[in-house]
Amino acid sequence: MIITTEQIETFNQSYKDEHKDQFEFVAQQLSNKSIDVASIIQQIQNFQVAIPSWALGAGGTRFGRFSIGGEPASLEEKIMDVGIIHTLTRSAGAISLHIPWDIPQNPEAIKSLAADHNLVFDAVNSNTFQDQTDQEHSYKFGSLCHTDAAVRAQAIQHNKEVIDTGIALGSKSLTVWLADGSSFPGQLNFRDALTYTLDSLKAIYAYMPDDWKMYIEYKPYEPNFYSMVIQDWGTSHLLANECGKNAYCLVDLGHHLPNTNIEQIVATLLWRGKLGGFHFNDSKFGDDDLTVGAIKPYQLFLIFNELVYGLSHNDSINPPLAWMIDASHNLKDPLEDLMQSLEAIQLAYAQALIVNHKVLGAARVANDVTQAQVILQDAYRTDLRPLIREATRHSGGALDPIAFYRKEKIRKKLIERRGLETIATGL
Ligand code: PSV
Ligand code: MN
Repeated sequence: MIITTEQIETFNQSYKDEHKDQFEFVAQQLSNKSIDVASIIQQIQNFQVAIPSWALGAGGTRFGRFSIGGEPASLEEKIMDVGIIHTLTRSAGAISLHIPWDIPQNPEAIKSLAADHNLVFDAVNSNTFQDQTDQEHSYKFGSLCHTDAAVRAQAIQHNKEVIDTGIALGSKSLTVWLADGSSFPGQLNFRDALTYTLDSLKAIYAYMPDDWKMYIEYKPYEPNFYSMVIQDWGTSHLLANECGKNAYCLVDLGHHLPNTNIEQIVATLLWRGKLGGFHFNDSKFGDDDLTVGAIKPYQLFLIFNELVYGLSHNDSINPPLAWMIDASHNLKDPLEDLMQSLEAIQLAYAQALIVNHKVLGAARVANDVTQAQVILQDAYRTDLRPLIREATRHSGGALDPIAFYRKEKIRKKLIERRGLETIATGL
């Protein structure tokens, strides 16, 4: 599906005057505070978030799945869908593949298709949490942590093949998420499980090219309910440290127990130079995978506040991060949902960029707690949506991507092309 520059320009015309008024108002507010508006717009334009191939169809829950129609049935169609999002928002210039769901038959052709949509390949993801029909050993009782060396060897080999696929596509990183753990006390020897996991990760790490990074996710529970081998950031950090300098922790926002102070984890990992990347989503209770910013937008802002501070700190040793949305959809059109998520991420980032860290630092030194809160909340409560729109417009995107998507009836067109029954592979 081709969306032309002219179509976007025509669409933007109808919003032009309203946008101009709103943008000038906020630009003036920021200028009055000596904030460099142009620089913030540029930073927003540069900020690109990867879309995972598994977020483009209806996700469902374990109780049911409600098809949305027109779901991408092949890797080519998934790339096309991310292309639509990127064309409209100009902020999703990468796709993250999951193997074996997305094995490309012809990597060169897939690479050039992605390039046609101005997309690059972000981290490749391995999958040892499900059994595939052709595999010899089952992961029912774990993969990299398994008591049987043959199962561990199979899981290690799978990760190596994922790296090979990534190399063929120009990807530079591997994300490992393990469902490994136990659901009953006594089931697992914690110490052995961690030892096996570390040894397996080291074998995978050793296979990676020198310019690759390994991202290690953690999760406190689900699908195992008594213990997860990599349950928290501390365990992930320990494993990453043991593996080597190119191994990092990956923070998935949904992988924390309720009320965990995620921004503090971010600050700590940045301080040690071990924060590799993010999986954005939102949640009320568990790994709900809801739209970013739908439930706790203030927390998202506080996380970005630490990111901006930590990454720009003059002692920062942390490399640039990998940003990805890891959400799942059972109710909304996934493309609309992803565009909402992108806007929430851009907004939290922009809000964090306008925090004056000099003034905040002075308030902290003076132990002026009230003032510290005022500074943060003042940034959070400034409506920067017109700034995001201006950044999107500058990059050639639509002033209101979802309104464009609806006006052009893109889901209807996708259904006409692909039918109502297609099912996207993924979670
Ligand atoms: C599972 O919770 C998960 O969110 C992991 O974090 C992976 O990134 C993703 O699903 C797909 O494997
Ligand atoms: Mn994740």
